Amino acid sequence: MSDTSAPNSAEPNKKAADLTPDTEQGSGQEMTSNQGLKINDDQNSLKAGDRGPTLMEDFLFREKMTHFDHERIPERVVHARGSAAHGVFKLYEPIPQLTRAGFLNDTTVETPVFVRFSTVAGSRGSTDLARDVRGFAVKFYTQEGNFDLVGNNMPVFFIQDAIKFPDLIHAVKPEPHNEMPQAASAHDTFWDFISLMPESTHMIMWLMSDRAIPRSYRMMEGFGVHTFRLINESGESHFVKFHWKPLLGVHSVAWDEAQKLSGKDPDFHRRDLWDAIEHGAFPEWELGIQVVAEADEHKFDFDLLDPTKIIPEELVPLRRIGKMTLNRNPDNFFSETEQVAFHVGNVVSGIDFTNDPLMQGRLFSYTDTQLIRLGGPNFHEIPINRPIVPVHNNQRDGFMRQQINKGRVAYHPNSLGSGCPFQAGMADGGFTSFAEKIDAQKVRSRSRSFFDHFSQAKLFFNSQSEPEKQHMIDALSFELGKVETLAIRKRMLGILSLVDGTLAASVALKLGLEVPEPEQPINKSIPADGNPEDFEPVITAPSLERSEALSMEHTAKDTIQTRKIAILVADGVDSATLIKMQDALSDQGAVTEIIAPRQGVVIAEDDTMVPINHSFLTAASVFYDAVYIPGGTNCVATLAADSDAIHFLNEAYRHCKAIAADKQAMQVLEQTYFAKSVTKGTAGKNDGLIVSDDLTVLEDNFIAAIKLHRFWERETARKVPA
Ligand code: HDE
Repeated sequence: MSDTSAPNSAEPNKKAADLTPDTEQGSGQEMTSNQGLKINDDQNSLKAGDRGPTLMEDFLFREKMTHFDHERIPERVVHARGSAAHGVFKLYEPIPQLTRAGFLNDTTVETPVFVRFSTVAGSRGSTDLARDVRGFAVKFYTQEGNFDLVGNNMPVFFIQDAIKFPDLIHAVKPEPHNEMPQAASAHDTFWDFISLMPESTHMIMWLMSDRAIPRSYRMMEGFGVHTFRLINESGESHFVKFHWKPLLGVHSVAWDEAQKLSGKDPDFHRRDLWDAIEHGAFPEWELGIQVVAEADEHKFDFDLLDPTKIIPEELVPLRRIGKMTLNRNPDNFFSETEQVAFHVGNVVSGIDFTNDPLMQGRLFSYTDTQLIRLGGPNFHEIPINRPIVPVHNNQRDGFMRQQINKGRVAYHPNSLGSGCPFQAGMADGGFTSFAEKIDAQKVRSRSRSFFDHFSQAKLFFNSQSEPEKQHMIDALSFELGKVETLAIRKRMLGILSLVDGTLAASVALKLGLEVPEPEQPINKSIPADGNPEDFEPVITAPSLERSEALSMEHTAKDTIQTRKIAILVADGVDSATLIKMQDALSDQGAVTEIIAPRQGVVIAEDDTMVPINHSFLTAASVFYDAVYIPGGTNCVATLAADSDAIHFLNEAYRHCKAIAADKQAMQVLEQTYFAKSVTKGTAGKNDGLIVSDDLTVLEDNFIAAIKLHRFWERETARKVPA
């Protein structure tokens, strides 16, 4: 029998990256060359005399420098900027009637996962807070091989056919003549393309919404986007959409905040994910499925194969079938987060594809891109990419081959290797493709059922709360305001008018333009001999006016777990109230940090020492979800006179965060721009400004306010410069 088992024939449930343990740093080992030779001097190169030239003979210098010179690999062409974590997936209830996939049928198994979050447009070193789609790619290391759910935090996509992907990405990336702007869609080439591609309108609504500036990777939804198939033991197929629902709710930051964070901490999301896991606050998502019977394929007013459409949860409810918990940070960014290779085509038996033309194109692109990025066909042998089950096949050789295949047989069928490795029957988990009936002409064309580009864009806009709508208007005004070519701005306004008249008019007002009639034909993306009329959007009436699930307004607001609260102090702080508030917040799982005019410690009113986490120089209000100011006569007098403290509060107010203060600290609030909005001694949790001398009232109302996340209605006044 030809023995082709993986070098690491893995134990079930062992995490992939554990399979090639590295030597622990700091455990007394001696330095060696890559050949294992012990190194005596790593400080000096070999020279002809101690003031002479370096000698060619210095193999140790050359080995070290050559390796260094080759340290970089190409960054991902999209999704270059990412952060990842290990975890587990546990099933709530088996679903044998839908799928034969083992990991969706056994509630006793913990399936290891590796999840990489990312932005799309920026380079590897770009800011986490760019207005952008976020990647949400999950690799399940199942007992039946790897299943990759390579999704995004938005449920639809810009284009309907993969052949347009290079155009889309060329348009959004920095412009080729001057490589600007980095990690931003607010430039001419992006909006030029979008304004000519009406099919992207629904996705643009998502991109211009607060979903594009998440508070945390831990507070984002994830979507498989395409309609997949689930196949059961009898070979029956159901259509399925995959969703990830974060247990912390879905939350965003303000756009002004995102821009400031990009400067103050471009690693904000990366740090947030890392810190949460380090502190044991493991992020969790439930896996939801929307299932449509094969017979119901055509019962919707959109095409299930069209990736610019969602299935509203009101039409097909979401069934939560399991939970994913991220519980371990990677040991090495490059080896794991950078080298992980996801592929839509990594499925297990019981999960299959549909003919969504975007998905079909992705099935080609992912392996192709790994070949160049990871340098050859053996990237599946990199520890993070290895399945936890052994690999047996007749694939051989290639750059960087790790596996040492024994024996002389590398072909099938064979008799010299006793016929091994055998093909597996269906009953033994052998993968068989769903036998979909196809009777068609070979054509380059698109189904007319894909041509309604506006109904769901409208549905999304209508489903937003008033503040969310305003944010979209602001975002579009910002993005189009950065576009230099007037014709592009106007063309976009024409497109927006087909979504919503008020939306278009509000953006037009900010741009100092009139809303024009949409250009005809709207869709310029037509083949050379195509009839423009065949490519015009069809507008059907959406079956729903609004969908609650589309607005973040209706997200979970019942926890302050992992929220970061700033406590502003100075010498003379009343440490008793400070400690009580800290305890009350920590009891609810929030994280508090003490910020003062200087680092080190402050001396409290009772002469105790209070350790400081940050000074106003190293912290900023944009790092926090809420602010608290305890009492203490000298403390509040110092803070009231400290312009950094006042700026901190002004900014927190502008970004609509909960602010609580001991009644004594009114003296500080009086110096702020929002002083007039603060009602002395009221514990108003409705506006997120809480002042009281009753600590219990203060704690309760502050916690209730933080749960609500943001008080967007403050924005309408727009009084606060910060
Ligand atoms: Fe991707 N995409 N994509 N994409 N995608 C890549 O693969 C591509 C699309 C997504 O953290 C690349 O390894 C095409 C939709 C994520 O490593 C590349 C099309 C969705 C990630 C590629 C799409 C995604 C990628 C670049 C249009 C959501 C990052 C590097 C047909 C469902 C995974 C790489 C990670 C990465 C191609 C559209 C999600 C070039 C051709 C739709 C999360 O292969």
